[in-house]
Amino acid sequence: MNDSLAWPFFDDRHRDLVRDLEAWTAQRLTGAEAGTDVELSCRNLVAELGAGGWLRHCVAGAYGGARETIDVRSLCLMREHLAHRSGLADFAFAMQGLGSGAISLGGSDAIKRRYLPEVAAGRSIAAFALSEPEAGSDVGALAASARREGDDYVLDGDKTWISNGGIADFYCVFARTGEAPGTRGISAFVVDADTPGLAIAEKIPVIAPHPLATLHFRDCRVPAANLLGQPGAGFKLAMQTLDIFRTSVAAAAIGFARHALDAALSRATSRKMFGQTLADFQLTQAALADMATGVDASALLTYRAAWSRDCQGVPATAEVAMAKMVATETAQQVIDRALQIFGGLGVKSGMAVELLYREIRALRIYEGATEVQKLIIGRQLLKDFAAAGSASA
Ligand code: COS
Repeated sequence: MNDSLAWPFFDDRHRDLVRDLEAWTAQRLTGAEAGTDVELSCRNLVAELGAGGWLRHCVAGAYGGARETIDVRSLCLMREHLAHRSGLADFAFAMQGLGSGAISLGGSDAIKRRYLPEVAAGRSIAAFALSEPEAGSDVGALAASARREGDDYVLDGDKTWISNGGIADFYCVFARTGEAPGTRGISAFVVDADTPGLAIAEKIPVIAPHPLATLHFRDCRVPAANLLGQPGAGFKLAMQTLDIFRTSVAAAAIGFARHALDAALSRATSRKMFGQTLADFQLTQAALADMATGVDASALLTYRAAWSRDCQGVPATAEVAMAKMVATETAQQVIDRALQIFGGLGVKSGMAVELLYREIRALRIYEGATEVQKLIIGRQLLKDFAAAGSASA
C-alpha cells in the first residue's frame, strides 16, 4: 500500500526526520524505558530525548528549536512514530511541547530565553496547568485566581489532571485575573515548581500510568514578568496552544492504531484455526480492511490539519477538532478489534494489544473530549453558514 510519507503534505526533510528518528528509537526504545517507577522513567526519557536533539522540535529556532517556528507536521510525525514504539516516550516528548507552548506563543523574549532552550535540551520539564476540579471541558468557568500586588501576581486555587505534575520544573498556569467575566478574564503565568505556595496535593494513578497530579496554589507569588501574553488573554492563549497540540494527539492515536494493526496482521497470519489461518477467514479480512481504512482516514485528516497550519498560516481549529475526534475514536476501535483477533491472549497483562487498549482510552478525553471537538466543528459550520448567508444576501 501507499507509504503515507509520500503524501503531498510532506517535504524531504519530513521523510529524513522520520528515518533518523526510526534509527534512534530502534536503538534507544527497547521496551525497558517504561520501568516500574513512572516518574523516574519519564525524567530519563525527557533527558534522552533532549540529548538526542528531538525536543528541539517542540520550540522555535531562536530559542534552541529545530526550525524557525514549530512545525506541526514534524511534531505529528514524531508523535506517530514514538507512540508506535512507546506510549511513555510519546508522552514525555509531547508534554515538553504542550507544557511550554504558551511560552512559545505568548512569553516575552526574556521568558522565552530563560525557559525554552532548557526545554529543548531536556534539562527542564514542562507542564500545562489548565484543568480544575470544576472546570474541565468548560475552561471559561475556571476559578483559580491571580491578583496583582505591586510587581507580583498572587495565585490561589487548584489545578487537576496535570500531566507531568510532580516532576515538572515549571507550570504554565491559567488563572482568573478578572479583566472581564468568563473567558475574557483569564491570564497565563509561568510558575517555577519550587515557588513557595505551590504544592503537589495528590498524585493520580491512571490505567496507563504516567505522571499526573493535582496542584494547590496558596498565596503563591510570582513576578508580573512571568505573565504570558496580555492580561485577560489567557483563554485564547490556551486555545491557540491546543490548536497545535490537539493535532499531535491525533497523530499519537494513529501511532497506537498502526501498532495494533501490525500486531493484528502478525497474529492473523500465524494463528491456525479450523485447518487454516485466521487471516484466511473473510471475517478477519473485513476486520483488517476496516482497521486499515480507519487508520488512513485518520492520517489524512491529521496531516491536512497540520499542513493547513504550517503552510496555509491558518489556525484550522475545526480541522484540528475533526482530526482529534476521528483519530482517537478510530484508534480505540482499531485497538479493540486487534485485541479481539488475539482472543484470550489479548487481555493478558503485558501483551502489546492489552497495553494499547489501556493507553488509547485517555486520548478521547484529554486536550478536549470528543464531545468538545463536536461542539467546535458544529459551531464553525454554523458560523461559516451564517457568513455565507450574509455575504450572498
Ligand atoms: N484560537 C483563538 N481564539 C479562540 C479559539 C482558538 N482556537 N477558540 C476560541 N477562541 C476565542 C473566541 O473567538 C472567543 O473570543 P472573543 O471573546 O473575542 O469573542 C473566546 O475565545 C471564547 O471562545 P468561546 O466562546 O468559543 O468559548 P467557550 O467558553 O464556549 O469554550 C470550548 C469553547 C468548549 C471549545 C473550550 O472551552 C474548550 O476547548 N474546552 C476544552 C478544554 C480542554 O481541552 N481541556 C483540556 C486541557 S489539557 S488536558
